[in-house]
Amino acid sequence: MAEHQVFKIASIPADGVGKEVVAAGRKVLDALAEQSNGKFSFEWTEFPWGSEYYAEHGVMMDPNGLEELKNFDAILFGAVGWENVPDHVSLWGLRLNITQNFDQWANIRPVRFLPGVVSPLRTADDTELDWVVVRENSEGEYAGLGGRNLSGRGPGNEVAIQSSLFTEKGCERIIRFAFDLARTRAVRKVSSVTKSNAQQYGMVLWDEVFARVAADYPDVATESVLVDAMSAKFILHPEELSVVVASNLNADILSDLGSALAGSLGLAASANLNPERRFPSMFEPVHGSAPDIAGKGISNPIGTVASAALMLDHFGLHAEARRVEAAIEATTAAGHLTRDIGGTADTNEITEAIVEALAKSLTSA
Ligand code: GGG
Repeated sequence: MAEHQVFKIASIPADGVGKEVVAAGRKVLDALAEQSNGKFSFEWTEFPWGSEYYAEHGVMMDPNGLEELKNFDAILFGAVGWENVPDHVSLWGLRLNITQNFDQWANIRPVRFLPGVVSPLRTADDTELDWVVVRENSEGEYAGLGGRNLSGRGPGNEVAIQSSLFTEKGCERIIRFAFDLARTRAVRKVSSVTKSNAQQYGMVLWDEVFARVAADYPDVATESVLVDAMSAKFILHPEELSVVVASNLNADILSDLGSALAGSLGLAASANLNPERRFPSMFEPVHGSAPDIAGKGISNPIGTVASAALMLDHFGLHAEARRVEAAIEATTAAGHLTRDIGGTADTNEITEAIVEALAKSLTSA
């Protein structure tokens, strides 16, 4: 019999709906492990970090937290952001603290259209749509370079500088990642997105690296599109998209647009990868803490469950990842929908429906 694998997972639900959706993701992964016939299981350690932790300790996570996290195979993250902490403090103190220090430089954000979920795009009704946004996750507009000064000159005189950082190495590794990903997909195409007509240094460097790397992948179609034009393309010609690679900020914005077009931000999954595996990778829904619905038990767990499927892929459990995705599809196709996608079901009902669909897929296999 094959050896039993134990995956050590750090769970960080953090703020707002993060708590509910991470609990849902854990439930689905544990159900899958139970059905694995002893092939694998998950060992969970939950960390209390986030804005409540900040209220008590003055920091978003334990100062030794990164050292602790290094001992895990992966991290399942919820969401960050609450009213008691300025957004830039909570984001840099937790999510970006982990992604940047663990060099999770590739953030993949699939845009998937699910059966039974109505898209605001008319073309989604009769066209197969499915693309992936690849977000450069370590530099660009999120390099954290800059500062504020001169407030001593009196009201109205303060200055702030926020610089973007584009390194040739950083551009090349994310662009190669996008091309390698394109080679695994039915449509082999990479769309590179910048605003290099206006951002004439860093983004021109990006464009040049893109052209150079593209020459190594003659079997992959390419295009370079400005971010404003790409926003329009997401809506007008989404059928032309397969892999979309962009800088940190542009990809963050585009992936929100993509998931809204697929029906809801609540559906969108993401993986923050350290492809070299020097550090654990982190899996999280794209959505934030959603204070308006937090604690009501009505948040959509699909973004987190789909992120858990990306985690399974990361562990090499590809068949299991496909089973989770199929269970999500079976759930929405059967009309089990949360409020954000036009239904009335709550978080627990959707989670149970996914677990049930998983069990059914086992008996029908
Ligand atoms: N689960 C994603 C999350 O918590 N996002 C919070 C947020 O504001 N993120 C902005 C960013 O990472 O760019």
